[in-house]
Amino acid sequence: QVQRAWWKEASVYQIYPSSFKDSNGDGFGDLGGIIEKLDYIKALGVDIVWCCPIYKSPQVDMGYDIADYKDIDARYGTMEDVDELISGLHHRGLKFLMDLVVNHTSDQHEWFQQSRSSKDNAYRDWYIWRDPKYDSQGNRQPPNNWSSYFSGSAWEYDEPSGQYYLHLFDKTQPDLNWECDEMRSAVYETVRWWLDKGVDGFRLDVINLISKDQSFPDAKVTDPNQTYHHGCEYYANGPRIHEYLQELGGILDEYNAFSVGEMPWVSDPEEILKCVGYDRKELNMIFNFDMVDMDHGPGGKFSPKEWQMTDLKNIVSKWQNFMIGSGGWNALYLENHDQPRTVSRWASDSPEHRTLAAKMFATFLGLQSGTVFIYQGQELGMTNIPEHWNMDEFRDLETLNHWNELCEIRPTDRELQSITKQQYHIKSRDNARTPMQWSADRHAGFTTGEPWFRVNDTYDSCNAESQVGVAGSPFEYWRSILALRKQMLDVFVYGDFQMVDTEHEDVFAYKRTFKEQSVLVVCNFRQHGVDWKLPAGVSTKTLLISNYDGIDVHEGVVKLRLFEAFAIAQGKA
Ligand code: TEU
Repeated sequence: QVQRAWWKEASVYQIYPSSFKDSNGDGFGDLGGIIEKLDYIKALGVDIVWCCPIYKSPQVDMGYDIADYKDIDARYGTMEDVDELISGLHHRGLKFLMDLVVNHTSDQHEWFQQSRSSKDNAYRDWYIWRDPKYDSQGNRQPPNNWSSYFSGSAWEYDEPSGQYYLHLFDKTQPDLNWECDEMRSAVYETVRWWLDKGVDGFRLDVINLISKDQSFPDAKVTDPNQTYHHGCEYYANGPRIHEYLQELGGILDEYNAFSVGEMPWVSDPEEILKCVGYDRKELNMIFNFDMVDMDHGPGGKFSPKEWQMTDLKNIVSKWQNFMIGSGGWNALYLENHDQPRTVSRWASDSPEHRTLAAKMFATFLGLQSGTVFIYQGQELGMTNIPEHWNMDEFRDLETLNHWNELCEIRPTDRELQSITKQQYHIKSRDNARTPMQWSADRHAGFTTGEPWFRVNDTYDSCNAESQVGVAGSPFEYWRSILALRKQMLDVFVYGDFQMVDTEHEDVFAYKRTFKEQSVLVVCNFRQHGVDWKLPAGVSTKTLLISNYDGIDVHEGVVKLRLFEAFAIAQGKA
């Protein structure tokens, strides 16, 4: 029994506002810039636009540190610009998602300013305050050993009140206390306020981290060389998570709003089904991290790890099949503002391969079951920042905090430093944050001023102007993929998923089936040719899409060219 829904059939375009388009020459992208480019977004064929945070913020973490939920950061424009953006989108039949960050606020938020002002302030309980612990020598210690995701302890000592506050991210991002009823009411009131204003839904930042084990136990010590440890088992999908998500979900449901929750460190499908199950009224879908964490080594994100094709196949099968079989739903993504560029990370970004690889990944992702998310620049095959850029070009606090900590703890370990730098070039969030490449003009047409972040050297050959309307470009290929999804909704959105050739080390192939219709999708992930035996009974007559001209097939064997990808219809499709 197929449960149809508009949000299952939709595709989403994600905007990183600082790097999208500058309209006033100050070097930062802004709302005016987004408004200028609405026709570009519409042309791609998406249905929804998600914009990363534009609220008032000191921008320590690029807006994921909100100082006022009901005000717009001057960097981006005004509330009037937001109204204009929403009406421009609605006018084109597009919906608008805000990015809602309610696990934490900025330390500049009025709520936190009040909270930290004294122990008996009415807002004290809106954040998570705990007394220090003392070691055997009587030295003051944080309440537990949890690490922050942006390096160091997850607790910051506040001298005047003699207590620590919790911050899972930067010390300027104190965690809100969801146990506090007044705080939750204030969040819900904010959600309604934006929905009443006309936004169509939310991407909910680290929403699975909002409920913490109230005894705040120490995390398991996995690496004895580290002082602080990953405590996620005590707060990722914590004790009251479903109660909170149902309160939120109830409001979203009233407005028929769209919701996608970001959920790191949980990859148990049974648990996820509780968050997105059709009858649960929590969220529509979530981002899981299985695929994008595949190449994170034992020492965390910036330690190297080779991934195997079987890892990828297992992950994709797990989510495709579990979700389809159980009434849950997938958010499909390869890139976002926290992830590097796929072509550089998992294929090749050399000028002769970049386009082929970008189109191969579009085929791989875009024909699976789920709601497709495309991150700005992905539709152009944008690449990571070049190898020769030095550390002083990086801007992201996760990368910089990590680097500073490494230089402090291992000041003379040149080898580790050099391996880590290489890893930044592969996985740093900055790889996705360089300005959007609009044209081959100065600063890639992104700004008439000085860009806040250096433009990637590739802009003269990789840019929107040279791709829109140009056959064979990644942009046009993505447009075709999204159009194909719409033409064959039943198969691509609601159809079954079956992995084909589960053992193959180079080729990722799958079959989508709905009643008598089916489509075979084949992707060569390698930078070399591969002979691949077609499954018995497959016909190559009806080619739906390919990143090469035609298929080279003889006696049931396809000579796949490097990074070749195609989809062929079977049966009555
Ligand atoms: O990200 C949270 C998250 O789990 C990670 O992706 C994290 O940012 C990091 O990359 C781990 O290595 C969300 C936002 O997407 C991110 O931009 C924010 O910095 C973070 O929350 C804090 O709000």
